Amino acid sequence: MRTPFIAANWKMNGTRSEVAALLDGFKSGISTESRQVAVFAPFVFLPAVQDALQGTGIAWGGQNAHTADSGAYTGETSLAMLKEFGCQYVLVGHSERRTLFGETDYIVADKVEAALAAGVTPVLCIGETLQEREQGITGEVCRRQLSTVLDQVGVEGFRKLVVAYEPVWAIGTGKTASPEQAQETHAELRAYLAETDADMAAQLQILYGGSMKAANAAELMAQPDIDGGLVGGASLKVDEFTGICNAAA
Ligand code: G2H
Repeated sequence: MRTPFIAANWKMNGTRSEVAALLDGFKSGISTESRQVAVFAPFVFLPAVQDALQGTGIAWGGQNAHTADSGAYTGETSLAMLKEFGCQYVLVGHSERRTLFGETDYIVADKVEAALAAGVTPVLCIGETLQEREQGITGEVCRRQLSTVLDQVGVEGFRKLVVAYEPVWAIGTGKTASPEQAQETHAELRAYLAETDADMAAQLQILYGGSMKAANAAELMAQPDIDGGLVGGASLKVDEFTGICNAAA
């Protein structure tokens, strides 16, 4: 009952020509008939992404946004600007934003709220570090990251967003969580949210992120609580990303 959702997170990668080649490859190689697909591109490439993907069924979004509509925020990009370039989605709280740019759970919650208010679907990223996993506090950390947002936007807000569980130790490291490890956390988080609202939890798309590739995607997405993937490195290769998308059913 939950549609699979595969998202490319290009992070700060790509040149004009590389982006054009990726978009060409995605357009010809990905079917969106039974799945949702989105591309999270660096801001400067959003016009090119819009031109290429308009009308294809593949959506796109920004990797971050500011909460204000406009103003003296040098270097920032507003949700209104993203909307002007056709973005349906925005990534919020990716672990790189949290660890490298100081985004706290509260900043993340503000951004989710602002995105919902702007009509842009937030993809809320959560996940534990290696140290936290080794301390046995994976569930606690992820529940805290979720509950800060839930407290702010409520069940109705949660009905309109997507969650991406990305164990930080699996991001860009080549170490993928095993399907069983990922499923265990996804199921635990869904059960946690069900304590607040069972229907919201049952319909929430929870994506897995962290070194997903064509070779492991089918097995990960076959798990009952894994509804797709947020894909970094492998989304920079046409064959890899199309392989992941086409493995989602
Ligand atoms: C996690 C993921 C994409 P990668 O950051 O969000 O990246 O697939 O390279 O681990």
